Amino acid sequence: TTPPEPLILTANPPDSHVLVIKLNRPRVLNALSTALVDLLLSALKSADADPDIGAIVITGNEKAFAAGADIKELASLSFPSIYIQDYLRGVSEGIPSFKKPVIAAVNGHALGGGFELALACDTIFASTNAQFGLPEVKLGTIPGAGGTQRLVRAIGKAKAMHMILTGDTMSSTEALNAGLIAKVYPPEQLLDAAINADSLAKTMASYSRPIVAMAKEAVLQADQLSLSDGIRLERSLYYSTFTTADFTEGTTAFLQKRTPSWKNA
Ligand code: CO8
Repeated sequence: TTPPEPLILTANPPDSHVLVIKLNRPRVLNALSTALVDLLLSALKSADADPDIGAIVITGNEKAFAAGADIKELASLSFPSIYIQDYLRGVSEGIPSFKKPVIAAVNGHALGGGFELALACDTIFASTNAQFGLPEVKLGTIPGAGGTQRLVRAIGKAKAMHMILTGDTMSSTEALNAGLIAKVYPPEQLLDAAINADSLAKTMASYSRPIVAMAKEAVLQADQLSLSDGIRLERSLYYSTFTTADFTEGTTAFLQKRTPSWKNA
């Protein structure tokens, strides 16, 4: 008998300092079983601690990023078991807790928990065939991994409410116009672009790690804090950058008209 296919595949393209995590349950459109989510989170945790990695891309296949929670598994769960396990908490709260940029590269369906996974990432790149939606209402449930909160913040109440109450999907063109996603590429180019194109993952991974982490923290806190508290946090992180070797290196390199050599310190 052949061993079961791994639920996730990882790759680290040479010289990219980017870890690519591919969700790998193609027969069920990458439905997010608990086992897959646990593996995804442990891969993210290792990448976050790996000094060679500066950014992480999560992707699926051309048909699906992920078509949601595994409905077969979902149907077998009871309230006490999901409550005790903290089912889904790793998606909604775990992913934003990593220091390094985590990017979703979305081809095909990003539905339910699959869309919530993308929303928990730091930014989303998509292909022209991507479809985003929160169809939980059709199953007699509601989004449970951050969807109701993050979608409102991403595209505003009217569009988010419409999507959540109807289960309607949004195309990548609409998503780009709504500010939900940052970039769109043809399906066959998406992953390569997400890693290598100008100003995408490899670029993020090429900058000073602590500086990128501080920028990420400041942006993520915009959803949590009042404007005045957010501005105070930003200022304090900004002042903190002046204590780093990389602030000295970045400004000196600019003045000397050379490429900075980051110390990650
Ligand atoms: N779970 C389990 N199996 C799935 C799922 C899923 N979410 N989605 C698709 N599959 C399976 C199908 O059952 C089918 O299996 P089989 O070949 O054995 O019948 C196979 O994948 C291929 O799917 P289809 O034949 O349906 O493919 P189509 O191209 O005809 O349709 C669709 C594609 C429209 C995406 C359709 O598959 C669909 O509607 N899927 C369900 C989408 C959905 O409702 N998702 C929301 C799930 S609820 C949820 O996510 C709660 C949020 C909790 C957060 C979770 C974080 C971990």
